[in-house]
Amino acid sequence: MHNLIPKPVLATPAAGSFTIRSNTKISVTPGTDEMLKLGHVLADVLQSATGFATPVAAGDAAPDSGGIWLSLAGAQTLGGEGYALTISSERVTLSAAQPAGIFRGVQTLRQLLPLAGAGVLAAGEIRDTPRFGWRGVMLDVCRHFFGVDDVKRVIDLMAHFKLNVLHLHLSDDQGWRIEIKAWPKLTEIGGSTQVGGGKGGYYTQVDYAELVAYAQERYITIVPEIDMPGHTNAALASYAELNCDGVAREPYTGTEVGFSSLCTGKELTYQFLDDVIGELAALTAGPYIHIGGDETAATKTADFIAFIERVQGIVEAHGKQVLGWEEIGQTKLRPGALVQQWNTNPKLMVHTRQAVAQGARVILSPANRVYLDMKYTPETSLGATWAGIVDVQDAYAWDPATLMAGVSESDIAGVEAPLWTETCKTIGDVEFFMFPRVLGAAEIAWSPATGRDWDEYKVRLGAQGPRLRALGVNFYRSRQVPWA
Ligand code: TNX
Repeated sequence: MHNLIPKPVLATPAAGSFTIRSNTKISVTPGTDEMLKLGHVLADVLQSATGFATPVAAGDAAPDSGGIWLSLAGAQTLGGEGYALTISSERVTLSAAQPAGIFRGVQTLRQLLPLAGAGVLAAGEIRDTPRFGWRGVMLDVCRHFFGVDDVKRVIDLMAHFKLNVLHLHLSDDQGWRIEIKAWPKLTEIGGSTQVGGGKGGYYTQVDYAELVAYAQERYITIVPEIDMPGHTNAALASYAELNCDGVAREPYTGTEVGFSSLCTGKELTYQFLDDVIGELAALTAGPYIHIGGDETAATKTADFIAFIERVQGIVEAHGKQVLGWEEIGQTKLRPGALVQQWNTNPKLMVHTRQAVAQGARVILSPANRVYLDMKYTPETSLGATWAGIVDVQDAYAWDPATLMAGVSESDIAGVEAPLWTETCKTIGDVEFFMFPRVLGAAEIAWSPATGRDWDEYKVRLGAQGPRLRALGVNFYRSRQVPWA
């Protein structure tokens, strides 16, 4: 129990152990399709650890002999994602108030099971609830495109560490990655390239719906981002009429930022966004649409403010809430809007404070801590350095509540680790940038602040090495970590 990541709120070992055997059964309460499905998720975990196929059935107690019970009964204080796990020599009981809590608890069981050999679970009790409701990863699929299978791989690996939001950065200067039926050239032209001039790619709406469903089965919400008014060269290359001068831009395959802008004074821009946001909202299971808003050097401030205020209304008209990079804090925010902090220059952090002063909550993505595209050391072959060098300790040894003066625990919705992909080309690169730093972000977002300590964490992280290897993850073997 002492090697779990994220660290549970309370873990109390006891004497004895429970062994998964060929006759072990799983029962679920209530016997709904969703709970039966969760029973099978656990059965798959047990099968890969032990080889035994464990049957799953509805039942209102632990099965008589050698039983595991997944239950939604009597755990009302555990919130939307919390769970309680009791392991004794006779039975294993995993209870939660909601199915998502059962799923999170199953991930704990996955880490408690030895990697190979007998399925022995040490006895004890865990009671666990997340500190923050938003525990995210962002993947930039614009600078380099990543197909459906790559994104599923990211979702699978996120689920192991109780991460629950995948933010997909779907449009930027170098690529437009989501099919919009009313504007087909966005993907025909805007989706046809990427950084360095490769062939790019895009998700059809069918592909995207498949990703949303795949994530939902793992209790992960996909948050789509259409970046605007800057970072829009791919759209401006696709449709001449979106440009103020009516001239289509050339497709862009470089890595500069801040040169493009939608034409904020043109009515067509808002018809375009109404179509795009409407189609995207229909594909989106969660409440949020991310409207970007970062690095708008090519848009006048007054135009930016009027634009963002108007676009918020479009998002609301399609039944969704707005999320944007911290720059949107300088506009009048609608109730319920979220801002995503990323700058670490104190002078630039003013927009986040402006947002908080309006009652908005914040997702923390401090670039010098959780930007997954930063180099680990100066020698790391891929990656950027503009926000600093971010080794595993830098990514872990910080706390949300003390990051920014004027932004306290209750202002914070959670933590998100963005992976920008200017230098990241393959799923192997994605894994290398994410792992192991993303485990630190997962723990910061889930586990209580008290008791979090790098020297203790690095040992638990080292113990995850064999698990990451077994999953085939291409992770960075940081010398800061005593890898097992
Ligand atoms: C800044 S952070 C950006 C991205 C780049 C990233 C590279 C933010 C909101 N915008 O456009 O990809 O730096 O690290």
